[in-house]
Amino acid sequence: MYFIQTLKKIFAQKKRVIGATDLSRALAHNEFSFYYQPEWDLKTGKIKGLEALIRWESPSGIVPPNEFIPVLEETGLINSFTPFLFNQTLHDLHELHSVGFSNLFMSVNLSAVQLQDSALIEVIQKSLDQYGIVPANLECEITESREVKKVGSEMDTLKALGKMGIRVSIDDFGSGHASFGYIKNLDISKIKVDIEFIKELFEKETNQTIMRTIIELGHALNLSVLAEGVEKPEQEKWLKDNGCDYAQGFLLSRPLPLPMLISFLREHSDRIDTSVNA
Ligand code: G
Ligand code: MN
Repeated sequence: MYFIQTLKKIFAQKKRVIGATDLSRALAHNEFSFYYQPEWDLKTGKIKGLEALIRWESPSGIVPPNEFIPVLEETGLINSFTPFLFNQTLHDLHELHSVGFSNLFMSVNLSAVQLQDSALIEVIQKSLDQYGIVPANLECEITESREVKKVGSEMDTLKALGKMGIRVSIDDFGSGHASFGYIKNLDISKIKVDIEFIKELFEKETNQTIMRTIIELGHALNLSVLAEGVEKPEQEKWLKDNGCDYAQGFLLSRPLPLPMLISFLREHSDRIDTSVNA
């Protein structure tokens, strides 16, 4: 009995080993797909855009991005993944625009490693042109999982994105490396505050103090502030009352595959700006 329990424990703890072969196959066989989660304006309640979240349905089950993105990076396969990422998400944005949701923007997640790719700007431009998307409808979220190097190609790429008119935001703000360096030197437009502060907003008063301070900091620097992981109406109300600009989370919607997202948006058409350039 004890033996079986030990075995079960070992299997539960066994870390999946993902190799280059699995990931090449995944890319070739379309095992990656995107789910889209709406971001809304807290003042008006209107949906402004979508964050693209990658999902890998491997033959042995769903693998979370924090397990396979580092492997894509280590194996260099990330340089094939990035064109796929922009091609698919901007294709889907074009689809959304063409079914009538013409003011929505798309936000994609990029790591510091992806910023090192000298072909990145060209890759993005190609997909923008292919699907007729204006740069203002694209946002790139830079994750804080490791610090963006203050000099060199990563910083240059971020500057080039800004010059093209693509918005850059900082993802999971407050959870990782301090990003004041690039907030100061770059044209960042939005801070996406890490889910941890919102999750226990009312349980820990320090989270409210931190949240208020981030909102103030963001506004003082001319940045907008988005709260991630909003699940409850009380959280939404607090954030709105305290001047937070945008929200994202299960309260409005979970990340959805494109066809479900389109149905969702149709059902919530009163929450979408249909005026030109809204
Ligand atoms: O790191 P990043 O913020 O890009 O990742 C977003 C992740 O947070 C996704 O995996 C998404 O499914 C998850 N998420 C989005 N909204 C919520 C929420 O309201 N609650 C929780 N617990 N997770 C969320
Ligand atoms: Mn993100």
